[in-house]
Amino acid sequence: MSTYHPLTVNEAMAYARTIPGYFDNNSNLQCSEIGDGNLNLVFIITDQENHKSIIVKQALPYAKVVGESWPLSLDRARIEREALLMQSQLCADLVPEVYAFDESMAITVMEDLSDHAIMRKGLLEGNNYPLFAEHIGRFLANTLFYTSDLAMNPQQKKEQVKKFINPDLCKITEDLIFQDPYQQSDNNNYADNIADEALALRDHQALHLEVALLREKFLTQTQALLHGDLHTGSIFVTQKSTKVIDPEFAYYGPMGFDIGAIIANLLLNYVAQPGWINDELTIQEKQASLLLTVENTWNAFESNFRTLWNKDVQDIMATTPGYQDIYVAQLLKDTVGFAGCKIIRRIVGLSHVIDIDNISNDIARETAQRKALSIGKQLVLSNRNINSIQDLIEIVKNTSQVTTEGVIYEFK
Ligand code: SR1
Ligand code: MG
Repeated sequence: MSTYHPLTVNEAMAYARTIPGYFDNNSNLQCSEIGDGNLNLVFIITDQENHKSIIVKQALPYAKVVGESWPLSLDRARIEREALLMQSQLCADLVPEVYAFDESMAITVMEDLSDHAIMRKGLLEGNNYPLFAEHIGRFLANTLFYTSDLAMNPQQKKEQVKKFINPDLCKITEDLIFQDPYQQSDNNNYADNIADEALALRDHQALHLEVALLREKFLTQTQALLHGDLHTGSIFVTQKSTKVIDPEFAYYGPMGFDIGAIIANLLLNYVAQPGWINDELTIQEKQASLLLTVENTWNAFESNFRTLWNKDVQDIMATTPGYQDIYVAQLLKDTVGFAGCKIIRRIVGLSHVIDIDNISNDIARETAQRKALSIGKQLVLSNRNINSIQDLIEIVKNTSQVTTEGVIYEFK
């Protein structure tokens, strides 16, 4: 294949047949387009007789969720593939295997993970994933540490930064997360019943100041190679396995952005629980389990990150006593701030989460939305005062669903 065009189902199947060593020439294949994300075509090609299947993913030259009026570079397919390969070198068990690609067609062929569940859906079905925090903490520590100046020669790292310049996808984040929720924008998307909250975001100067500081980090800090969109819809899970997919937003940015994305999405699920379960005791158990996962995720990240640092740090100056503690303390503050921004955008911005939008009861949905906004705001407002993961947990537990403008937590 050479000239770019969006694949049909038949073309995707024909392309899959060309992948060396996978399907037999005469296999009876089935193919369907299963992409439910915002940007790409995703085909699953199955040979039922031989129990084989693969995924053919193709980038579209525009944002599927909006339409052709929002053009996007196809270079994101290269970036996604190169990020997957990098992640696979650092934690092969936590990402899908890439089998093949076609640069000009913006196609990546990869392992089918249909035996896993998308974590967002699995959580909404009430499942627990006991190994998730340990797995994602290791994913974060390995991918962030080994792509940073702590572990890389700074010249080679800058070559990597060049390879992962991703302007179109970064602009989506800069606009949808760090700007639109705080101004009038056609991208914003919320129901009339929470318009009071959405409008209040536009006049909240203390909040704007913190968002501006976090946005500056996103724009300027080339700290490590990020996944860039690490929400629970980008993670496949089973009880025993975790696989991170979809790193098309990958670029060199602040580490806390990825860690904060995980925490934000666990907290969105946390506030949604009363909309999915009737029994108060079960709600409390689920919420306690989600908060424990938040805490364990940070702790797994921190302990893996410190272990890698103590074992493999390359930057001589980074061995200075005290530096690691200051660095990790700043990562936690950034994590909390970015988590807050990501919660807010999923309530009033363009792209939402089904955890909240699919709550069928109107009052329960509105309650979840208001609670998410309260927590999101408190995390953003308090991020520079956070000193332990327990501080974040306290904010979540103490934030009432009534807006508490101006309350900024100060921890010792
Ligand atoms: C126009 S794309 C909207 C959102 O979908 C992706 O998953 C990212 O989160 C992006 O912000
Ligand atoms: Mg995605």
